[in-house]
Amino acid sequence: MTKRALITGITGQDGSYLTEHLLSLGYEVHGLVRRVALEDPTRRFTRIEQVLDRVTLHAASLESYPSIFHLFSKHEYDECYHLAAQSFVAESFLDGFSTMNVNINGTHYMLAAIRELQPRCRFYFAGSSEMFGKVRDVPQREETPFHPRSPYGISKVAGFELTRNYREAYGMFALSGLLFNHEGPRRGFEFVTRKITSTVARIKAGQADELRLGNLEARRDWGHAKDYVRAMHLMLQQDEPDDYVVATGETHTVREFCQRAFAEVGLDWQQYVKIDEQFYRPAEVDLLVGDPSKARERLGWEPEYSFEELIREMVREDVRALAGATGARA
Ligand code: NDP
Ligand code: GDR
Repeated sequence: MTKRALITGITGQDGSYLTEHLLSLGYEVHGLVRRVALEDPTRRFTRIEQVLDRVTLHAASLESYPSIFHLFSKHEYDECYHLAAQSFVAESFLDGFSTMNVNINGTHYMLAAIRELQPRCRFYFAGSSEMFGKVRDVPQREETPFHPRSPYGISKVAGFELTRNYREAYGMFALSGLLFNHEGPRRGFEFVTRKITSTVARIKAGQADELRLGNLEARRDWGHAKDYVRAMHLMLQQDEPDDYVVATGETHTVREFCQRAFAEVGLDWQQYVKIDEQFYRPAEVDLLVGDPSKARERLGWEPEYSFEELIREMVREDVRALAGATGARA
């Protein structure tokens, strides 16, 4: 029988890749979107325009329990992937209140509505390596204690705990993926990887002459979003609900990402990168590197992209997009 999935955050990076993955597996895919997005499809649906005729979108607000309740009273879902969030860590320092509201209450509304109306619907919560923050173990594993360093990280710890509590208190199939940074050509321009690759493309095309960044020493475990959405789906196919770290097990500095991205187009990063203190964070997460052994052993999950392949694809796609936009030959 065809399975029906609901994705919140379907217009985001992960939502778009997950939609394609579930469609390829024969799922019927529904998405929660903001009403403003439905009213402005050309700008808001760029990541899902290729699948718009194969998905069903519902306008709802993560800030309103009645609207979430209404959503779950219209259709029965086998699986729900709750990806919607204010996901930019730097923004969470500027407006911690909105971040908390959407990320914590939004998650609670989802869980409460599912419990009330569809307790058999399997629920995925988008947890984050930012929950480990000031890390207590290297590498970080499912048992590593949390020490978040931003309102965003705190909101994800709260979402994780809510999800665990609904599982333990009400027997729901509710779990969290503890996903480390994952990127790709659909990444938002404000995140450091896409900021770097898009600016590299503009510099190469003569449209920019510098790249202003903050902390180059931060280390991240960067994978490809296409690989990570496969893990989300696998988690919901297990016999028992459980939480999983999803990571590559490798860590690299922002500096190294820069160096490789510039090298892809034959440029020396040191001639273009300028340090700008406005991009430093009030509290930084210095080192993230995950141990994905549990996901590997129990889910049979393996990433297909290497760090080098990720950067190559992102730079290539940004160079190509710019060439298309300016009418130049690729
Ligand atoms: P994006 O920022 O690309 O997408 C976020 C999505 O959430 C968008 O669809 C956005 O909709 C939606 N959204 C934001 N605020 C609201 C709101 N108030 N109401 C309804 N929808 C809202 O994030 P990613 O795809 O990268 O990440 C997906 C999830 O995974 C997020 O929860 C993120 O925190 C988490 N995560 C991401 C990691 C990563 O490295 N990418 C790692 C670990 C966790 P709109 O298009 O309308 O703005
Ligand atoms: P992160 O991603 O905070 O890890 O959260 P981001 O790409 O924003 O930052 C990574 C690291 O780069 C440093 N940095 C800069 N970051 C940005 N954005 N802009 C800059 O100019 C810059 N210069 C240096 C940052 O200080 C940081 O150390 C992402 C999001 O997708 C979250 O939603 C997700 O939960 C985590 O990854 C895992």
